[in-house]
Order: sequence, then C-alpha cells, then structure tokens
Amino acid sequence: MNRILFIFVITATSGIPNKSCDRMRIGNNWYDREILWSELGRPYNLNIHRGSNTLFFSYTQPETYSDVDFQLAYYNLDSNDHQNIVGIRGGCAVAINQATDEIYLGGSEGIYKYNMLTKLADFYGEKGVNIWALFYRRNLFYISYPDQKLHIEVDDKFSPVKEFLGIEVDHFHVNNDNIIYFANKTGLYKYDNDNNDIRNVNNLITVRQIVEDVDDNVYICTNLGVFLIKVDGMEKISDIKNIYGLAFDRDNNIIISDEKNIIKLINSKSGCMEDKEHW
Ligand SMILES: *[C@@H]1O[C@H](CO)[C@@H](O)[C@H](O)[C@H]1NC(C)=O
Ligand SMILES: CC(=O)N[C@H]1CO[C@H](CO)[C@@H](O)[C@@H]1O
Repeated sequence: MNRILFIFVITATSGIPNKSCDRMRIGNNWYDREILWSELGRPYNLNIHRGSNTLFFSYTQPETYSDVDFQLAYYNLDSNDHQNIVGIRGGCAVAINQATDEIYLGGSEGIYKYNMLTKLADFYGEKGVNIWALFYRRNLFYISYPDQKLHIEVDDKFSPVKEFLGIEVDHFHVNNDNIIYFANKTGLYKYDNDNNDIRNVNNLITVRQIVEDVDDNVYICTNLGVFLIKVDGMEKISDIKNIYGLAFDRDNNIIISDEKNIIKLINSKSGCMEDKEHW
C-alpha cells in the first residue's frame, strides 16, 4: 500500500499525466507515433541513407510470414515516396556507405548495388551466394546463409574473416573506434580487437538489430526491449518488446518497425502512462 502511494506521489509531482495514451517512451523522452507504411510483414533491417533521407528495409508477406519470401523496399522520409525494390530474389539485407552514397542490397543470389537515379539494383558480386546480412564500415561485410559465416571485401574480393572462423554470426557491427559487437543465437558479444578476445555482453536477449544514431551511439534492438551501449555494458532504454527494427534519420529522428508497420516517432513534450505491450 505504501509503495503504491509513493509511486503515485512521484508520478503526480513529476508532471506526468496519470492517463494512458498511445505515446511511448524511449530513454527520458516521450514520442507520438506516425505510421508511415502499414500492413507489411515483420519489417526488419531498417537502414537510412542520410544523404537522401531514404529508409531501406526488408519485409515478408504478412499472411504467411514466409521466410523464403523476403522483399526489399524503400521509403523516402522527405517526399514520402515509397516502393518495393524489384529484381532481387529473397531481398533481405542492406548496408550503406554514407560517405560515398553507395547502397548495397543482398538476397538469396548475391549482392547488388542500388542505383538512386534508375531505382534499379545492379548485380555487384558473390553470384549464387545466399546473403543473410550486409554491413559497411571502411569495408563491406556480409554474412552468408545458412552457415552464418562473416566475410569481408578487400581489394574487390570477399573472403571469410579469420577471427570469426567457426563462430556463427547473425548480426555484426563495427563503430568508428573499431569496437565490434556481434550477436548469434547464443547471445550478444563484444570483440576486443587488441587482445583478440570475445566477451559475452548478454545471453538472455535475442538481437534483432544493432544500429547507430547520428552521434555514433550504438543501440541494440531485442525481443526484451531496446538497449544503449555504454562504456561498461549496456542500459535498457525501452521495455517495449515488439520493436523489430530501429534506425535514425538525417536529423536523428527515430524510425522503428513493429510486426506490421514502419513508424516515425515524433518528440512530445508530455508523457502519459505507458502500455508496454501495446501502444
Ligand atoms: C556465438 O558466439 C559465441 C562467441 O564467439 C560462441 O561461443 C557461440 O558458440 C556462438 N553460438 C553459435 C550458435 O554459434
Ligand atoms: C490528466 C488526469 O487524468 N489527471 C488526473 C490524475 O489523477 C488526479 C487524482 O485522481 C485527478 O485529479 C486528475 O484529474
């Protein structure tokens, strides 16, 4: 009884209305949701090309949730122009070199490069290889499916990353300071480049995406909520469990996906009581 009263007093005095609404909280900020694209099936792998403020992502058909029927699409956040990207079988992977405006896309038959002018994908490399994921930082990386092996492109040739031989990788991320995070079915790990050492960060979560905002902060989007990477471990900044993908646009606005929608979060000055499961 005392505890409930205490919480009520805190809530009342901190100016948060005791009314529920469909606003959501991430960290200390409240957001209204603006649905940009609905009736998709599990939109994953949200990546924003900052130069054109265009979101690239993959989804499946919502009726079947078929894993073999992946499709890539784009949504221009300035013009709201949006469309499927044709010509990539099983399109599911995206990586962007923000410095050179090169957009790499992957599917079940190799890697493609997206042409912003023609809106077509040109074949790039690894013919016939089933691409699970792509990542770009100084080099282009890909993870092959179903062996989940990490490869790197050096001098126009791809080869397995020798430090990761024998390690399955589902998600891979390198930041500006060369700090590496990766995830597989067993958990989230930090790779220490200097000591060639792998440290377990968390083995309870299932990682859905590892992503950076425009200020180089790294976020882990998981089945148990969203975490922010700190110098020593990570901090949970949202309890919401149905965020499937997360990206930050040119102005650092948050774009998320849930089971069926691509959603832009609009900063709100006031909060409310949160419904953590459905919002
Ligand atoms: C995931 O990576 C860790 C750390 O390298 C490794 O110990 C573990 O066996 C990997 N899990 C799978 C399923 O490969
Ligand atoms: C916004 C809102 O509903 N505020 C209510 C919160 O609870 C107090 C006490 O019950 C009410 O007086 C407010 O109207």
